[in-house]
Amino acid sequence: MIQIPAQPYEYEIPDLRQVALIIIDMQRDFLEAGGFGEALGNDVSQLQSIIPQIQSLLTTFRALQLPIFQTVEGHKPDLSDCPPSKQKRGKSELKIGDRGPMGRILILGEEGNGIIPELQPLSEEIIISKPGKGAFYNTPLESHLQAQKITHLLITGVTTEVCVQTTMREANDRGYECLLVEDATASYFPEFKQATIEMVRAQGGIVGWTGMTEDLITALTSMQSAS
Ligand code: C5J
Repeated sequence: MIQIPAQPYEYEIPDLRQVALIIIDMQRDFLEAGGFGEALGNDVSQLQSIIPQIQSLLTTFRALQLPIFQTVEGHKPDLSDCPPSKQKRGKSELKIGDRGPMGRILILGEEGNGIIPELQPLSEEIIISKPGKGAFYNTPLESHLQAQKITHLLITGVTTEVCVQTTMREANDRGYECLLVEDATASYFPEFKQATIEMVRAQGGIVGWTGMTEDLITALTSMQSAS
């Protein structure tokens, strides 16, 4: 058992074999200049600032041979897995399925739907394609976690208040002990990121814990050396 500095109090990991790294939607369309996010008027540099922290976590998890799950938000080309309400939503010119700066928006396999080069998964790492905001809805994530007896999730990625928060709430309701990595998650709206961090850890950790990359890496590495 190791205790990691976190808020609202220490986060405990009983056994290294029970922890996984979850990286949400680090897709080119959300993060790169010239993508869908920027086309909607967002400042993508806000999101790019977390790449080094996620790279450090990836390096640590790979070195310790611990499970890593990356997600991408995307739909089948025929949009059969996209509710009409989601497809219609908003007043912007570009909608899901339309051709954008990097291919069809939020369509699996399109250039913009790919994970950014800095975080490319290795061939043995699992990518979960998700049609919703949460990584559990209509995906095989839970069966992978159950098969590996994982109970503790370190959650990173974008955007904090949308897909990251939805995933963390879904995981919390399913009984997972979740920690949101504060410096490895980002939003186009810094105030929404801060509000999410505070609401997650309010009321004694009603949704889970929040903590920092360096503390996690130190703890995981020391657990490995002690085992
Ligand atoms: C994510 C979104 N990944 N903002 N998607 O948060 O719709």
